[in-house]
Amino acid sequence: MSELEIMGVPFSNYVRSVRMLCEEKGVPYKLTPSLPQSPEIKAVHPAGQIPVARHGDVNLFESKAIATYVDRAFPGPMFIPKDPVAHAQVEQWVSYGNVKVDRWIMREFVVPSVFFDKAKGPDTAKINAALPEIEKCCAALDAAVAKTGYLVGNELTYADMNVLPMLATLQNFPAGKDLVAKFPALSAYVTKLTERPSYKNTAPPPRK
Ligand SMILES: N[C@@H](CCC(=O)N[C@@H](CS)C(=O)NCC(=O)O)C(=O)O
Repeated sequence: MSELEIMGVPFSNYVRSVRMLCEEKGVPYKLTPSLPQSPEIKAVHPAGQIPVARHGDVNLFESKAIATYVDRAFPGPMFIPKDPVAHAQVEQWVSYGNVKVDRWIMREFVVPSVFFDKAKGPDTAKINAALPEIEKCCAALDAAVAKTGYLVGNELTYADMNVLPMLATLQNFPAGKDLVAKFPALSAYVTKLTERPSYKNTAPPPRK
């Protein structure tokens, strides 16, 4: 069978989540640093978003779908458990991560803080309005990881890999760092998981 190809730029949180899964499972893959909306991405994802994956005749878009394929199609430890309750809980936290955490941390806070019209400056009203919503996300995640240090059960799952890049990115901003620091279990969780080789080996190159 041909090599797995993950397509997408390495600073995307979702590209990193899928790459972390490959690293944790020991699945070899090639990263092709394609930009969102590029022709090769649009050829697979109808909305032009990254990541997409190619493996032989299999073309996939949406990070969770790619993660499910990688978890099931390749040997190695499973990070989306087979047990029905644990499986549903992974789905639950991935869904919450994608609908709430990604929205408030990445779309409403990080992206407008980094990408803005230089003449106008960042939209501080929008960025500040995201902070109370991010705090709600942090509170929910803090309560979930308080007992075992993981979102589901007492082992790492894809639910953790899905949110970790977003939480770690949030901490690169002073207001985000202060927010996470209010939640001891969440702070310890981010510190512990960012020490894993899967996180370190998928670090994007420094921006020029
Ligand atoms: N639900 C999608 C979200 C993917 C997504 O938002 N990707 C971002 C980069 S992290 C992207 O491609 N943004 C550019 C765009 O939407 O045009 C997934 O899980 O794969």
